[in-house]
Amino acid sequence: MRISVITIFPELFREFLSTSLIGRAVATGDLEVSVHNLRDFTDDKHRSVDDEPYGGGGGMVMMAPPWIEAVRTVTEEESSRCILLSPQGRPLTDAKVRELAAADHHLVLVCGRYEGVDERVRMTVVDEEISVGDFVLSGGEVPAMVLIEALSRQVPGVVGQPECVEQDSFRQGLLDYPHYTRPQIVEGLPVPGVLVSGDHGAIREWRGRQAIRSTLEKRPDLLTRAVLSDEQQDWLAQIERGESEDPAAAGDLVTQAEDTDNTNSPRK
Ligand code: 4G1
Repeated sequence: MRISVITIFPELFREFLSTSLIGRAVATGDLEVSVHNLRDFTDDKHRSVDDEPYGGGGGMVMMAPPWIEAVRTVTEEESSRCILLSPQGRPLTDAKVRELAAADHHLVLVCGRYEGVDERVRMTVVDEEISVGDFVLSGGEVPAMVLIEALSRQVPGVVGQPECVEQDSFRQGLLDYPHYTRPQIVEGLPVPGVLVSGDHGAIREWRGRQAIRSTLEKRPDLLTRAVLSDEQQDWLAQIERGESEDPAAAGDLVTQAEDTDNTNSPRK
């Protein structure tokens, strides 16, 4: 996957691109990201990228010519897609991330600052606008990193085990089940007994029910779009009827005293 970023703060990307999964993918060449300084595409001695808005009002607007020059220079060769990160964009979703990854275009990410970019940048070089959410930010750099991180997880080999990508709960349109690791008691709170039971069928079912329960409680809007199996639909109906057990009571607690040989250490 090939991504170019254009920004007035290229240094913001250095550590991001050299850390963890993304760092490794960049090192192996699975992910190719180049970061360009917009000021390199200016032609005045002050390397200006902003000016006062026509029509007045506060703030500054990013001038069109450096952007147009930068995007055209960076996209000279193969099929590319220029994305402006902007509050006016369509919301970023898992579906959009997978669509962009599958299209396999050279992606050019445009990061605005100040009050935004001159409208003629959109009109000439931007192919689409994407937003990461409805809140005020100071620039499009963090949204660009959000997009790069989400995209990089779709690149084969970036996430260790393919089943991790497949099992990512959004594949299913659901939230995750709760996670636990050692120690077995934290502030008097035990690990649900089923997770230390060794019964893999029961664990799978508990996790499946918890994912449905959590989604229903915290993000019921996701359930209207999720595609549920027959089993998951049954669990949802049971939870909605209040039939399923309280999560804290699920399974028997194996106390620390009984676990002196540590047989209830997390498995795998
Ligand atoms: C009006 C949020 C302005 C912001 C309404 C999500 C936000 C880029 C994003 C703003 C930005 C709302 C994003 C606002 C973003 C020019 C530079 C635009 C920063 C800028 C809800 C400031 N996803 N915001 N304006 O934040 O770039 O991608």
